[in-house]
Amino acid sequence: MKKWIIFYFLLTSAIQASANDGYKLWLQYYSIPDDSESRSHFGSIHVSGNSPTIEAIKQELDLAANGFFGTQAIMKEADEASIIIKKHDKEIANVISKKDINSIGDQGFVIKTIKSGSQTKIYITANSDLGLLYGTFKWLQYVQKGDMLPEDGLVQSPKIERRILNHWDNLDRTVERGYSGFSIWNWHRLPRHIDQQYLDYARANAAIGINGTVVTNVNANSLVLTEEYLEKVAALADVFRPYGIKTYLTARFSSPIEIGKLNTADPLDPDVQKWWADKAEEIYRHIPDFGGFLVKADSEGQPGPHNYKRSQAEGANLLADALKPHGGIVMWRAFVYSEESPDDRAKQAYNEFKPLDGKFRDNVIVQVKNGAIDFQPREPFHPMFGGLTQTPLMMEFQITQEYLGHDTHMAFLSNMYEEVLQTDTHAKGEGSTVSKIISGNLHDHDLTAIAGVANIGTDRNWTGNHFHQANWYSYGRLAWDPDESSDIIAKDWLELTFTRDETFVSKIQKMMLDSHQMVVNYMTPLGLHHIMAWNHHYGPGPWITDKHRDDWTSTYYHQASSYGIGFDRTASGSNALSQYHPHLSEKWSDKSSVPEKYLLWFHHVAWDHTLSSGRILWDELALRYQKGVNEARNNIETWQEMEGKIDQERFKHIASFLKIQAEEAEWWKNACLLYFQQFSQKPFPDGVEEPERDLNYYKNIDPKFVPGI
Ligand code: BDP
Repeated sequence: MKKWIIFYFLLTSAIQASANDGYKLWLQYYSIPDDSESRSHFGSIHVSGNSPTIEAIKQELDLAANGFFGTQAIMKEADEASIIIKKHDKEIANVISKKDINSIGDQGFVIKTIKSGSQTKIYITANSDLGLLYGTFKWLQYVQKGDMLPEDGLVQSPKIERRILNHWDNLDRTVERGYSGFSIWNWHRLPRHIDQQYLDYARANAAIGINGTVVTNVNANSLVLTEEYLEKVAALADVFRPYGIKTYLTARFSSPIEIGKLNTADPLDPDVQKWWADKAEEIYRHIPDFGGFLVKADSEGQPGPHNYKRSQAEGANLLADALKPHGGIVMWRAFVYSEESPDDRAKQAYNEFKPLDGKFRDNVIVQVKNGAIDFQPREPFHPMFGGLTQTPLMMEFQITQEYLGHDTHMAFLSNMYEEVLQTDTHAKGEGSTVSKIISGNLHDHDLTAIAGVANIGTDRNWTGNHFHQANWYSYGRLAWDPDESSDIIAKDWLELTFTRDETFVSKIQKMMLDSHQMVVNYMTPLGLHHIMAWNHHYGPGPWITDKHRDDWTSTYYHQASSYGIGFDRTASGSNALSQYHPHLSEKWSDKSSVPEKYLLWFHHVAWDHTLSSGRILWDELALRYQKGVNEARNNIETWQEMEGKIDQERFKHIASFLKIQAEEAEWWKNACLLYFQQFSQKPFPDGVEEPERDLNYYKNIDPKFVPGI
């Protein structure tokens, strides 16, 4: 009997030790060696000041001390402490240089180790409490990773002012393009019940420098602007505020009609203008630091200024004027394309916005998706970056994996973000990267912002796939510093989230860094795009054709024929290339000098055209699909070797998702190659596995109730 009891206790404690549902994200604070110097630091901390943000800092230190060493963080007076967390003042000025302090603005921080005699103290200082919070998080991350602070310290500040998450969350708690459960905003219970998850959301975001959230879907519901809902939004904003996170809302353009009982929403109508001005006042009464509006107008059925024959600038300025007295901004989306226009969809936003450059109010920023179509696995950068110079532009990345296999496909998107951010637009000569444009440097804009469409839901681990936490994390890191490198981001994320084990970190880091290209290979290699299944975009659908709009079909984008495949966007085709700087358009107009990763994006290419590998297009395409599949299979093995290095719960969850990914990679390869083979009429080259089923089998796969629509 006794033996059984002992066994039971051993078993349960072993299971507990190995259980980790991933809820803590990159704030695991898992235990670290007790002999580390850090332990003594946690025994003597001085945090100066008194504000909700300072309280948040103290709480975080406690949580960390508890996780690292099972102790509390002990607060001391400044002269006895070995860590001093304090805003810049006369005393700090004695140890931290003016130059450093002046360089960090109101969101940055300085962390320095200062030796005086036998004493060593770490100073975390800033010009604001929020800067102190960011500095504290950074220091805790160093402790968790076991990294030494650089000798000359850390002096950091964000390169982009507003670093925002866009939730495509509906008021009924469904999430458009959401694959990890329902919306975490429980509108029904708000404002009376504040869920712990809201607070943990704020902590996780602040830890990576995210400082804004749009809590509602771009396909907006004007209800959220009613008093009833504003009270709920205000309750969320109260939770986020100490963590430096501003709350924003999506504004439906027709709200004056829907909730204001006006008979028009015409931006030039004085009653409409007054309605928005009053609405802004009401919002600021509830949320004094409200960030502003995000607007999707004249796109995919959303109302907008076009309904009144007004321009995008007239629409945006209407809302900007209403928010201006309160310090709010408008993020006006450039994702505008018409149902009627037969013109290449890739060209439409540029055509619409370029003539309006300079016509927007100074509190408007135009929010542009990274590419001109729609969050494809890979897109060349949107020609609006580089094309508009007088209007501030912000980047919109998609973190949720709408076109990237949804929840079960591991794709580390940091590489994709980095690729776009580091592309040279040549707008002002060599070195005019997208990163410089969105950080305001290239065209001297003060208003700077970046948005990521969130992949967050009610799943216990927030993002469905544990690896997709890394995409939220990397988005935050790149929003803070768009010139960071993905290798470092991946390594940091792994160490904060799982373990410092070197084998694990180096092997899985490599797997992550290769994963985006792997997914591109098995879905849309060589510049193919938008060949996903109809509407839900889950799985392959290169055969999608004859729908009510051409630019929602696959055949429109791949143009496969017996001659070849690809969308001709050169002068002989849609000439979308002319929207890029001549340096690029000339280079990219030529099949032999366009980067091969964009080949079929810009060119219609013969099946037997020879590529840089020496292979003909058909063979190269087929081999890329196969390469993607092979890598997805290898990932299963790599992961198996990691057993025992991390907790069983996450280990198993990931193992099971990797298996699904490999199966679906094969599905993609078989479906696409069999479909395209009808046109190429060529055999599969050596090294490409023959599909076990025929094309009809793949065409008839019809998954039901795919989430996220
Ligand atoms: C597309 C999505 C759609 C979004 C739209 C947008 O399919 O659900 O509403 O983008 O960004 O990617 O507005």
